[in-house]
Amino acid sequence: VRNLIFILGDQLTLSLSSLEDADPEQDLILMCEVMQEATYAHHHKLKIALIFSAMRHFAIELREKGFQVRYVALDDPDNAGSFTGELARTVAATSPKRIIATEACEWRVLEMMESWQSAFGLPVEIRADTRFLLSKQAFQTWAQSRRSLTMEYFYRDMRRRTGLLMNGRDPEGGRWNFDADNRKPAKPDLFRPTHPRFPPDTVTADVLALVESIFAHNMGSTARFSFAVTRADAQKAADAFVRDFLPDFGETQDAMLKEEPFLNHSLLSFYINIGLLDPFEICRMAERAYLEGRAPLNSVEGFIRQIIGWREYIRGIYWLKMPGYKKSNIFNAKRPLPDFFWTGDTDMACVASVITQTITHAYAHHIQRLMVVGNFSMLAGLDPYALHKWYLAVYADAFEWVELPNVIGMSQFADGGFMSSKPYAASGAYIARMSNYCDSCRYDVSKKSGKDACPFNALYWDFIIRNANSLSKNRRLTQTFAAWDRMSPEKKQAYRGSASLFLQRLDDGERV
Ligand code: DLZ
Repeated sequence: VRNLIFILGDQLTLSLSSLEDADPEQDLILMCEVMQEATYAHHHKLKIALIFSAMRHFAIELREKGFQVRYVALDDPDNAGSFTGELARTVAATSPKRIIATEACEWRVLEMMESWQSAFGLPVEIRADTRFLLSKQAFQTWAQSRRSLTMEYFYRDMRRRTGLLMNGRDPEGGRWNFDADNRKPAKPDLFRPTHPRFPPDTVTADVLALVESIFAHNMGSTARFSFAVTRADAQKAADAFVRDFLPDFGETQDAMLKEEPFLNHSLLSFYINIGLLDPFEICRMAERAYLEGRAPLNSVEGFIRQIIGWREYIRGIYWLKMPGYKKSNIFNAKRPLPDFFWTGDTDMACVASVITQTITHAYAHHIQRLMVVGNFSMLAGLDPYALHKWYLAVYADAFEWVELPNVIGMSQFADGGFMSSKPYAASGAYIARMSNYCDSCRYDVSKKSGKDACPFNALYWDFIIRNANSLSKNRRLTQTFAAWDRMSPEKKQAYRGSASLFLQRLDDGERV
């Protein structure tokens, strides 16, 4: 063997940099399902199943192209259990002259890769991951040139750099950002198209049986598995999104409905993050829909911003701030996650609905993750690191590079505002406005304090005041602190008393 090319479970594309000059005659590709990866987080069953099945299908595709692939299944009796162990076995069996890999997206795995050269006494070439539009170095250069790393300015640079939705030097439609049009609530709609489902083939069926037997105690069930697991099917999902959902995506992208977990969301992050879809191609498809009059600008701009803006920005922040970033905890929050994070068993209808949906689908959309689960966690003072482990485990599209900055930085403000200018904290009024959860809740969102009041209301003020040391100098919270100062002592006491009672019940394991 000339080159041993090592491909990870989130690198499933023929255009991968490690495959650029691959020669089917002389090179060997290694892919492995290993326990170390399947257990470093307590992954949802659907997440493991998606990755393993997509890996197996990609191995088939590579073989069809004539490549030699060594594929090690999880239940192979000789499986060494880790990337390094499997590599050692392959090196011993095939004596390659060189190892080639595309850099891992995750700090922990890249560190492993960097240890291989000395471990195996072989040249190891680690190539840049060209699936991102911006290299890590380019992001660092951008970050060094700025006083504050506001996503919006980064995003504008990315628009200029890619030419997406640009009119010469100006943004299409005269504005960079159409979010102001994108905050409408939604109504249940029986005529809303349904997202495509991809029933398991025999390869997937084998994986589902394996997952149900080895990971019987992990979250969820594989019974309703319907992810695309090949590039061709993922492309069908992308086509369906652009045709059926993109036109209305914008207006309701922040809305939440108990009956409709998916609304007009794309459900493409699963596929983009493991390599089945190319992020830039998807943006081009969306742009084409706008240019041909098939989708309005507010929808297309909002969608494109998620990908060339947020996605690239978050990845940049991850590599800028890791490894220390994962332990950020500005509020010194220590509360363990309540049991209902694994059962959905709580009287708060919004939290119950989002967690139940998460258990069923290994999916929730961004506002559900940010403003329901994330918001609750920050207000209640849950340990951000424990929360990060939870998000990493339960969402099928969650890989550390994207999940960690979103949770630690954006959602929990645990980094003290490195990423966001103010915490995404909100009382029940926000959830009532953006969803229909409150209609069926045993708590009353219009009540501010007391046993029947929506817990978010008192927790909101308790969070702000509890953390006044870290927050009172924040200029975007001036109004908030002024409002608190204007409140009567009785009202302040009612809020803080209700919050402390609620948190006590949470700590005592009582149903809340
Ligand atoms: C998440 C995951 C899981 C569950 N299993 C595997 C595996 O068995 N083999 C593999 O190559 N990758 C797996 N992954 C993805 C990795 O843990 C890791 O998150 C990414 O490769 C980091 O970029």
